[in-house]
Amino acid sequence: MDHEADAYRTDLMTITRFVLNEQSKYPESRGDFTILLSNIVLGCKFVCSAVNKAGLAKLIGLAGETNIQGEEQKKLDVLSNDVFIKALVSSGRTSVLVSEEDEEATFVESSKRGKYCVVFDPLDGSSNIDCGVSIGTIFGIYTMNHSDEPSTEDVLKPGNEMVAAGYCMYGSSCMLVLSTGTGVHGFTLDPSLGEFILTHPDIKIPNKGNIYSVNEGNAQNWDGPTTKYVERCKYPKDGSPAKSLRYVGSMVADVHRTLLYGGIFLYPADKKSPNGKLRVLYEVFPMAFLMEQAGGQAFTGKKRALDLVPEKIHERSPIFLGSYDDVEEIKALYAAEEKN
Ligand code: FDP
Repeated sequence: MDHEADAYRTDLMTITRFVLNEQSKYPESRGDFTILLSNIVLGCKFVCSAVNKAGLAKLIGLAGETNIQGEEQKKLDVLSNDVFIKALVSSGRTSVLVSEEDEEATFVESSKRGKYCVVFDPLDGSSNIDCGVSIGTIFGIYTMNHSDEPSTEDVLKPGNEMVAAGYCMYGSSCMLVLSTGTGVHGFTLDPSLGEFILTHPDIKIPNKGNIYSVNEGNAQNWDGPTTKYVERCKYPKDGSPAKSLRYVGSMVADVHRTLLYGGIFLYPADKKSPNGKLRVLYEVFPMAFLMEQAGGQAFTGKKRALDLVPEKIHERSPIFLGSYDDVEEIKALYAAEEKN
């Protein structure tokens, strides 16, 4: 990219313009998706600003704590959830919302309903909030294919039925990465304009990478294929160099790096958590959708991640995602184990 020329670019592809362009390819489209997305974008901008001000505004703290004015302080994840729920409901384009923060799904009142269902984690990587490390919002979008009363069945569908997915990373810059099923595109927030500008068009993950990303502290509880795979990353037998280990502990940051640099991100099952840790609807599916759209793969240890059919809204699944060839390797190890 020519950074000098970039600094003087006047024809800016904002995320709204990008989605409107995409939408114009479908004459039957009525702009509902663009409206929904601009409300998601609004939520991301709000959370980005809150994350940046967190220290200053004393937003960090226990939910329910009161500040010196006697006002109740909200923890960032609680605040982010409120913001997204309100933005999504007020879009008038949603019927069912599932948030990591809420035990039950939210059903939008009939006068404000629309054809989309959104599953999201408003602030993922919460253990990193208080130390200023990158965190993010993850979302996936389904369409309702009926006009009856909405129910959780409208979101308990395989990930391959999602119509769009994305994440926003609140890091050294604020980046929104989106796929509507036609590739993966990255937009960076220009704080002076308050707009997300297309900076990473058509992201493709390298076929193979030299980074693996996993919480190795859980190694004593891993199953055979995961143990073997990580051993191979460190002591390759084919003469290739050992992979580097990078683990932020924020899924958005770890997946974002994997998408751009290649390699593999693993959150496997272990003896203590036989279903892994990450949530199917708003962590595994959106990231698997993006990986596949970028040319990579996402695997659960048993099958293609997007083919899972969740039975509960907060269900968990093991996940291995990243570069095509790297995921192929772990798939082979699981296949070999199954044969034995
Ligand atoms: P966190 O617990 O900090 O909210 O599912 C949430 C998540 O973070 C992911 O963002 C992250 O990839 C993972 O959990 C980290 O889990 P470990 O601390 O067990 O490694």
